[in-house]
Amino acid sequence: MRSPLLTIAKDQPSSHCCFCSMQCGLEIVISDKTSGLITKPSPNFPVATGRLCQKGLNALDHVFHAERILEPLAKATSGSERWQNVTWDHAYGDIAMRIQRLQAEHGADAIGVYGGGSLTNEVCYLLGKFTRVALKSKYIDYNGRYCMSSAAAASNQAFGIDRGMSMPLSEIPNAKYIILAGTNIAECQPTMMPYLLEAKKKGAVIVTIDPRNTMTSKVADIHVRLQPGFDSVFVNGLLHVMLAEKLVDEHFIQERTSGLESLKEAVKSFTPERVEELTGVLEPVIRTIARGFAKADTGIVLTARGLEQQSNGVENTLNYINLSLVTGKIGRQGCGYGAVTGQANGQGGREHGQKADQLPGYRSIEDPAAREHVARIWGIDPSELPGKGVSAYELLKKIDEGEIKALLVLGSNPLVSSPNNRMVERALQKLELLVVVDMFETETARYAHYILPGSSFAEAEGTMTNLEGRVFHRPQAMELPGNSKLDYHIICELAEALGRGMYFQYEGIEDVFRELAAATAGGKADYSGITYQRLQAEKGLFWPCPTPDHPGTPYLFTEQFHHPDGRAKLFGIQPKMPAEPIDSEYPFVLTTGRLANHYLSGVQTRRTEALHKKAPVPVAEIHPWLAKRIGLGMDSKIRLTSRRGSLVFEVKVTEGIQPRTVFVPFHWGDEHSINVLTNDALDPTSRMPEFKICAVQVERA
Ligand SMILES: Nc1nc2c(c(=O)[nH]1)N[C@H]1C(S)=C(S)[C@@H](COP(=O)(O)OP(=O)(O)OC[C@H]3O[C@@H](n4cnc5c(=O)[nH]c(N)nc54)[C@H](O)[C@@H]3O)O[C@H]1N2
Ligand SMILES: Nc1nc2c(c(=O)[nH]1)N[C@H]1C(S)=C(S)[C@@H](COP(=O)(O)OP(=O)(O)OC[C@H]3O[C@@H](n4cnc5c(=O)[nH]c(N)nc54)[C@H](O)[C@@H]3O)O[C@H]1N2
Ligand code: SF4
Ligand SMILES: [Mo]
Repeated sequence: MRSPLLTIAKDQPSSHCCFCSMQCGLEIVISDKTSGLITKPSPNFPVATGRLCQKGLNALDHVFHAERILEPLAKATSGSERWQNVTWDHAYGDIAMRIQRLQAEHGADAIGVYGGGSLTNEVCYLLGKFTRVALKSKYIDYNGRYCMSSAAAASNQAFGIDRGMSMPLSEIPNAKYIILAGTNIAECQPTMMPYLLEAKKKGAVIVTIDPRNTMTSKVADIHVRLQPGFDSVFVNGLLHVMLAEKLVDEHFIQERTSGLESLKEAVKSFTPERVEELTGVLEPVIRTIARGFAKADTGIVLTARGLEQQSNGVENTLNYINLSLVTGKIGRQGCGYGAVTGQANGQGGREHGQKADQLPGYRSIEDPAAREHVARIWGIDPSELPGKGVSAYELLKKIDEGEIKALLVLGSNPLVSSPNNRMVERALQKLELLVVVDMFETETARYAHYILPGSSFAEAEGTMTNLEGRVFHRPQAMELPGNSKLDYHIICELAEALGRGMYFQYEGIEDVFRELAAATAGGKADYSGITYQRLQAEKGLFWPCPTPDHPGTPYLFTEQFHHPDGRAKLFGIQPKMPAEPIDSEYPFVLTTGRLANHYLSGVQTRRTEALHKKAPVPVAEIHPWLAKRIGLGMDSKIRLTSRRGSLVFEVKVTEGIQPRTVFVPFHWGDEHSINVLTNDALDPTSRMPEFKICAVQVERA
């Protein structure tokens, strides 16, 4: 086992957990029991002081794993499955030569880049710059498209800005009524639970809305077990009651919002009686929640992927935002709306130019002033900047269609995490060059021509932005193992090999941050007043932070929203059907999501013994009614079949799921990859795939 890098003798190396958006602080120490290195909670990070969940406690396991790739690897011959070690020089030289050849033949846009939300702000920023400046391609997007894109689009439409939460987590205990929709905090952001429990202790009512009983719904006063796809119908019922019974905050609506008429029109026909008929949620329950939330002095609404990962995800999210706006429960104490960000740097990852249509600072790549500003910082002419590309899934489709010939993947495993992943597999096979920068041979990397060994969280210094919008500094805690390199060095050295090195000269990672901060100046996510020194001294700063003496912005919207008129927009939502409604041929709804002990495509947690042994294979959850209907026996498995594929799963029968719904976690690949079945219908605005709903047949296997 390697030893940590102790920069200052006696100091404990400290870091932050690599998994979810809580970004708990941790220290790396020597275990008394095993003498190996382990993590322990850090007392120094204000967000989850002194706490780590099971994933954080085991966060070093994959870092030391025997399968970790420590040398650059190339496929021995074309078509071969065998890897051989190569030198970095050889890898860079050959990759650059192949990229240049493909671009000469097919144009600059023949090369695509696919990034991730676990990476530091600096690496996300460099990936965007690398694509536009070194490759001169328009095709970059990242896994956050599958994650926060609907929430981001909705926040931009309603508020004029997208920061996951409008308030810090410390405000949660001041709320008297909390609505948690499609968010399983107890399993997905476990160290956030104490904030909710504190609110509950102080008398808050908690409502959860989810097709399943979850660890989170256990703490709820009311749990609404909704069939997937009915959120907007249900919320229209709540809004109808609030308007009909004059429970809304007239003054707030008058002074601070626009669009009330369209909202009134949309909810007019959604009487609680009709909503009960459509959703099965009893009328008195609808009235109780509407009255309770509207009449409470303070209240918070939190949403997550449950309702966002749908082809109507933006509209669903807008409707939940309507609840905060019509009741005036935003921009003041104990109030706020939040889309609970998922990945470690899911917030920062969407601000610095990894998204197909964005430049750093949340600027639009189509805005001439933004192009001018960023081009000047990058030292190029604005006319050299490409235009906008396409979303993650569409980028993979362009490979299948033959338009994109080469792909660089850094920080994602799209073969497991994309919907309809048979299409993705076909696309990857068509690539003339696939380069994956990762710690492991992921399912995606099996199709690669090169795997370049990148860095883990413990080895890479940089900044991250947590789910609150708090930017903080993560120091380097460990030495790099073997011949692996920092991701940021790999990007800069590849640029060098492509003859564009002059644009990627940095003295160190802090230098990259300084450029990033300058590039964001004047943008929505303005980091220009942030320095490493301030982050270390102040334990993080909330953006926007536009000047060196600005204190940062923990609370948004206290005075103004970010539309030009300073108002928030209400949107009347006419609920739509899912892209693939159930019918007599495919009569059940498949929904997908997470387990407490695994993370995303499972690359890291399936290699973490303590976690993997608790959940070695995916288990489908079905209701006893459905089990009986298919004649499920004691030890039988079930076969799930959608229009795209058919797989067999182990099964757990539970009263705690909506009877027509089947739930399967998505943390596995190959014959256990539920994304073989999921639908690739995209939300028209956010281009988010419909991970949460597709129609399936269920049989005894
Ligand atoms: N343990 C663990 N923690 C994680 C992750 C992980 O993989 N594992 N991933 C991280 C990431 S990247 C993310 S994005 C977050 C995700 O965090 P969440 O969004 O909380 O997680 P999910 O399990 O995808 O979905 C949440 C819930 O939505 C419900 N749901 C399904 N369909 C619907 C619907 O139509 N309406 C409503 N209201 N609910 C529905 C599901 O039953 C599920 O309980 O978690 C982060 N934290
Ligand atoms: N059916 C279904 N599918 C889903 C979802 C769902 O709810 N249902 N959720 C979607 C969501 S919200 C998300 S966020 C996506 C995520 O899905 P993926 O993008 O596939 O996420 P990960 O499994 O985290 O993949 C990250 C990869 O990067 C590597 N990695 C981690 N840290 C670093 C680093 O610092 N440097 C380098 N070079 N590599 C690193 C890991 O080893 C891993 O291979 O999945 C989506 N897919
Ligand atoms: S709550 Fe999230 S950040 Fe904290 S230890 Fe668990 S997975 Fe890591
Ligand atoms: Mo996510």
